[in-house]
Amino acid sequence: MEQTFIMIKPDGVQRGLIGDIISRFEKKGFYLKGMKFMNVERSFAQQHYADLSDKPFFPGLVEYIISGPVVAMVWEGKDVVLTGRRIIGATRPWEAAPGTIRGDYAVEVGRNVIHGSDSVDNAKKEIALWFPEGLAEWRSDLHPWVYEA
Ligand code: D4T
Repeated sequence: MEQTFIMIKPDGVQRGLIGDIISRFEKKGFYLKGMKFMNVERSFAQQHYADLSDKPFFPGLVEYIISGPVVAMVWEGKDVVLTGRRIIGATRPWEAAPGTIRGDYAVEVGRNVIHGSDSVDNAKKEIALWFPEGLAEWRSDLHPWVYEA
């Protein structure tokens, strides 16, 4: 079972999309393993997006992420990294398929509502950064109704 880091960005929070977004991952059959509602420090946002620090949109991206509270989450499940990215949709919302979160709710790349880890390695790094305290241990009693094994 993989884990991925998912963050509802400040625009998703402001627009009242928290419940809908959580519901999509929950109903799919993934397990919520960690969640916190928090404001992000500037230096922490810079650390999270360190790989993009040379991009022209980096300063605006950091301002956006620190502009209001976010919902930081860890979701677990089979192939959750790739499947999570599919649920989220393409980075550029105009390329995101209808039915995806960005396809349904976003217009601009700089207001694309949600973040999801793009690889298993990056998921591990992001989970360690955002949840150094560790995660909840549990498995749904419905597990056999969602997973074959
Ligand atoms: P995140 O990391 O937010 O889930 O986005 P993606 O993984 O889908 O895309 P990314 O890392 O390439 O971009 C990170 C973040 O930067 C913003 N961005 C991106 C932007 O403002 N302008 C741009 O041209 C691009 C490519 C949006 C997401």
